[in-house]
Amino acid sequence: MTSLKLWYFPTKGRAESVRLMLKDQNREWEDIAITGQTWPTVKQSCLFGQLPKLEDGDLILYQTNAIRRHLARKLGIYGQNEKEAALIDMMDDFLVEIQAKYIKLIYQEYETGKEKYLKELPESLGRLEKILSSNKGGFLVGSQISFADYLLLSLLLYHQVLSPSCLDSFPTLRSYLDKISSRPNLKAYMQSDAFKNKPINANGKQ
Ligand code: GTS
Repeated sequence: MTSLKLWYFPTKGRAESVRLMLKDQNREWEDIAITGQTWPTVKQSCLFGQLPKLEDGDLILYQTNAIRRHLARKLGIYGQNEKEAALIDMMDDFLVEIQAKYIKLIYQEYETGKEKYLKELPESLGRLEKILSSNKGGFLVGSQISFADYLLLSLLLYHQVLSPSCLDSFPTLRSYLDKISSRPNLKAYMQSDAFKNKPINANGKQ
């Protein structure tokens, strides 16, 4: 088994869905936290000038979603067949759109756009509620967890901090969150200081 190194900033951010996946799947990795002082030098070595970066033995990967899909293939959490894999990709793309809106809010328009964002949020949450209600397997797709579920988990956790009541009208999402969060490895991780003390975003907004 190769060693995994995940390079990112000392925040949850885009990297947390990767960490949640690795924890839940019992796969060891090393977090390399890049601070403000070292970032200008490290940035020069990064293919696109950004993090996260994954080192998997001699494979160096950038782009969070490429990293997530690579690990999902390795860990066997990319669906049970081609059809499920395609549906997982579709669900994941939707989640990535939600994530992009969230990141834009946090870094570009927190003060001016939060009210509008929270007004529009139930539309996306409603769609997810419907998707989860219609899949009796208990996950986004099929009857086994996939890499997309960890992104959804991270987004639900972030949005609960942004707006603690955001799931009040979505009982299926609420019980999905409770169910995934109570998986033993995830529960232990989420109770750890490493998780609790790590800020969600680099600018302190959440
Ligand atoms: N599409 C890339 C991915 O998904 O990996 C975007 C990566 C990205 O924007 N990284 C930011 C970065 O490296 C950090 S964050 O958006 O994940 O918080 N910023 C530092 C810089 O100098 O650009």
